[in-house]
Amino acid sequence: MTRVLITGALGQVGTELTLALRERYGVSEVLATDIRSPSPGHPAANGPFQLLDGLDAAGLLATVQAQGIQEIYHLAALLSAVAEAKPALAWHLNMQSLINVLDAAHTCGCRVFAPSSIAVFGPDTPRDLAPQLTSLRPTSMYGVTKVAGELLCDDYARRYGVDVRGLRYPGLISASAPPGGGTTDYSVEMYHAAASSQPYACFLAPDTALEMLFMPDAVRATLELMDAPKSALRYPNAYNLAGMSLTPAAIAAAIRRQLHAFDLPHFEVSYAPDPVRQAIANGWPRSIDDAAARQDWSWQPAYDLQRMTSQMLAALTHHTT
Ligand code: AKB
Repeated sequence: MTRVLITGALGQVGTELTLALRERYGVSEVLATDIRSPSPGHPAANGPFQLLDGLDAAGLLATVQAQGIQEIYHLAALLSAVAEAKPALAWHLNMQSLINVLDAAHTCGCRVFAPSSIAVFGPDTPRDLAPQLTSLRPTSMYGVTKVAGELLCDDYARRYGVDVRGLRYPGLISASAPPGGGTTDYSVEMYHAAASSQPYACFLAPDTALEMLFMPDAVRATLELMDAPKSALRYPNAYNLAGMSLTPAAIAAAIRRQLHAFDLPHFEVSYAPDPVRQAIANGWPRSIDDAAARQDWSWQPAYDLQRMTSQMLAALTHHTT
């Protein structure tokens, strides 16, 4: 049995990863934590839950020791748009909580999953098929914390032998939990608006292409990376991960093609680019080359835009597929 602790368990990734890890290891083996309590019915509430702030190093270490934790999934972080508005807080929260997790892992011999992001790339990274090894000069504070985080994880692996792994998540799309304060959130908002027959004003321009991934693929990628033999991993904490390169206009068109199947009348989208989030998106690649992940641990996405759209609309309109 593996004893697992998740930080940020109420967030977009945490919600679904809590479910997946409890299915795999057993409900009682997975301790979900966050800085607020789950509402009744939230997956984190259906098993062990503890209020825990990743900035509380002593509390984190005491919990890891008392619970005999062997793996930590560190998902608590401020995302790109919020980090741009609160750069000092983003640096403090994203970096100090990671240091606390790595220190606890070093002390207690835990394995760690610490996600990175496509935000590590910047304007001088190739915009199409951004390579695994390339310039990492981001122009957002969130990206700065993700590059620094990758390097910090490298350092703990080299210095102390901590087995820490991570993926450069693209924009993640899911029906069960909303993202909080990211640049790619428009995609999830668009599905919610369509499913409730509301018009949607998109905060990115219609032709802004970014790499996206459906959450079931992202969760599977996370588990597959953690399962992979260490010796196979050339970039343990920083694998590029791709699903589909999408624009707001392409998602809107895919939704419109499936409206009839879900008895939805029409879907109206207007575009009102927000300068901060548009600038962040303009600094990120249009698409990502994930050949290293495919070679090293056989990564393969399962969802395309059509299949994801049908599952999103089914979940949000409570249709059965
Ligand atoms: C964001 O938009 O900030 C995140 C990310 C790409 O890491 N979804």
